[in-house]
Amino acid sequence: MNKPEILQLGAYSERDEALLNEHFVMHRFFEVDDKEAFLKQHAANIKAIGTRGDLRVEGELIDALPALEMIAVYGVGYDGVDMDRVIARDLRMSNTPDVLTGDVADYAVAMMLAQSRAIVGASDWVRSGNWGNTGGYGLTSRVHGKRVGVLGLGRIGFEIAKRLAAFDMEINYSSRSAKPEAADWNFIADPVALAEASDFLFVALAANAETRHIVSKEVIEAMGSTGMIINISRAANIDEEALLDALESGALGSAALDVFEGEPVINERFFALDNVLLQPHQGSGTVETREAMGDLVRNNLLAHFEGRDLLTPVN
Ligand code: 8YV
Repeated sequence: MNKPEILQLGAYSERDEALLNEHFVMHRFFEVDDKEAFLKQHAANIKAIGTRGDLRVEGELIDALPALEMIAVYGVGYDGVDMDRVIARDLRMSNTPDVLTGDVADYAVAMMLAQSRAIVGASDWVRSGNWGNTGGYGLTSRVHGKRVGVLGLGRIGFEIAKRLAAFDMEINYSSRSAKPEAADWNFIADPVALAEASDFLFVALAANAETRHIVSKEVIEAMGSTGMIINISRAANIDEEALLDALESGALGSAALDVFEGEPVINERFFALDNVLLQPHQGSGTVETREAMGDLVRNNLLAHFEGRDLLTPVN
């Protein structure tokens, strides 16, 4: 039987691509120069799209694939997919929840610690010989015992809060409603009030029309000149221009960011700032997690084409 033909929108690991190629014809669309000519030749045979959480799947592309049955997302966030078209075409869709939760939560806490204690700058200080030539690096800022706000207490937000409780921090959170499993923590519905009650604000929300720029100029300024914003969700959850303005003026003390508007090409204003930790969307980027994500993409596609229930369906 012919292998199902899949439109691959971004690179996966060598391991995952080798395993996918055993079962499917993987068309590496992101490497195609003349996409219109490619679609004219192959669109009629494309049964599924393989994408990533950080990529967009526009309605126009979905409409250009008359035989499309399914979209498999390598990632938990599927905000880049035109869900109106998915629903209109009655497409099946899968993502990769749970397997990445712990690593993303670890990374969020690591980013807070790295920025607060200047881990990167201090390492560069030693590596450059300055420690021997000039002396100590200088004092940084304490983390344990301070106040934290978690904006979005979903799977990742909850794991972040659990980790921070071990740092004897006061845990505040905002979510659609108070969560019984978070009874020991303080529910503060309003994002501005949450920021006013926090020294560190973790943005852990799914990105959608409701959460776009929820971290507004007002929220950013409520963090103040000693506050830190950590974002491991999506750039769209923060008003990035207001964030840059506040970081440049000192209205916000610092930030630790794993996601950016336009990534991987980001606003060059960030490069001039010494009060922001810049990371390349690496939250889920461990060998173990990425293999588990790749297995879910492959096994969801196999389930679909073998007529079985999807392992991790979105719809
Ligand atoms: C990316 C993510 O998908 O899980 C998500 O939604 O944003 C990330 O895990 C991953 O970095 C692959 O690009």
